[in-house]
Amino acid sequence: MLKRFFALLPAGLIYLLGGQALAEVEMRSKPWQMWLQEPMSESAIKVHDLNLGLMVLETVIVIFVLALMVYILIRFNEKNNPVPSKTTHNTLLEVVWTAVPILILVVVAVPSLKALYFTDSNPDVEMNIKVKGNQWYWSYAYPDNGDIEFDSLIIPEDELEDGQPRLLSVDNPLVLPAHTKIRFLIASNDVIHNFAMPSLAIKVDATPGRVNEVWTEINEVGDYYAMCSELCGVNHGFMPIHIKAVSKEDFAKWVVEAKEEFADNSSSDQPKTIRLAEAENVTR
Ligand SMILES: [Cu+2]
Repeated sequence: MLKRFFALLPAGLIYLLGGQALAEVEMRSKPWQMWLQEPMSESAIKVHDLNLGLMVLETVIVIFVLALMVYILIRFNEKNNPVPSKTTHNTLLEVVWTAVPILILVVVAVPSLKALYFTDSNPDVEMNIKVKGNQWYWSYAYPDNGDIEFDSLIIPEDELEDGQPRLLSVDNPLVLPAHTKIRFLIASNDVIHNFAMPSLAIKVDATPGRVNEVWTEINEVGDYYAMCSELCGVNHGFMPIHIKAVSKEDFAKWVVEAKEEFADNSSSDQPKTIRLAEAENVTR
């Protein structure tokens, strides 16, 4: 929570001083980033809290074990302990060092399973998105919004415009309404891909012949970037995912435009010439 407060502080100050609307968030991995990306959905916040709790627990365990090791090194080395004891068993100690780790695992399992079930599925979703992985681009469909369907391909480096992050920008981003419970139905046309978005704590395999499900509710309007996270072939590194989260009103407007723009788009089941194949960073 504190980390989040400080992360949003600059935007908050701008808001207070200038009276302007909060800047839109841009979520992606940054150079020299050391920690996870800011959580931007309820699921992501739960995953982050769990991660933080486990880090604290692990740190305590590591320090405890290290202290024991140091104590043994000093107290029982040849100089300090020339005549070693011949003790081999200690029932109480053995019971304790078996039972305590089991207890720790049981305690950890409770919040872990809670977070897992929370992220898995939600009966109250408001809309569905079909995500399909292809070698090497993504196809998105909006079955609840007049069957909008389109492909989303990477923008080659020499065609990037100002502000478009390299290797993360696509021609048609996945436009989604913020503050809406959205179910993703994820599958693949060819090999296993992985639909991932760290700031929303999403990472789900896109598997041919089966539909995987995950849901999210994006907390803030902005741009969310990630990439396919399953090694899926030579252009695996060139199939980014760009979610553009907009307000509900803007989403309704976008749906009207998109229906026209993608009206004759029936191509997503057919193989597609990939623009990137012509780019120089692909060798074959
Ligand atoms: Cu892939």
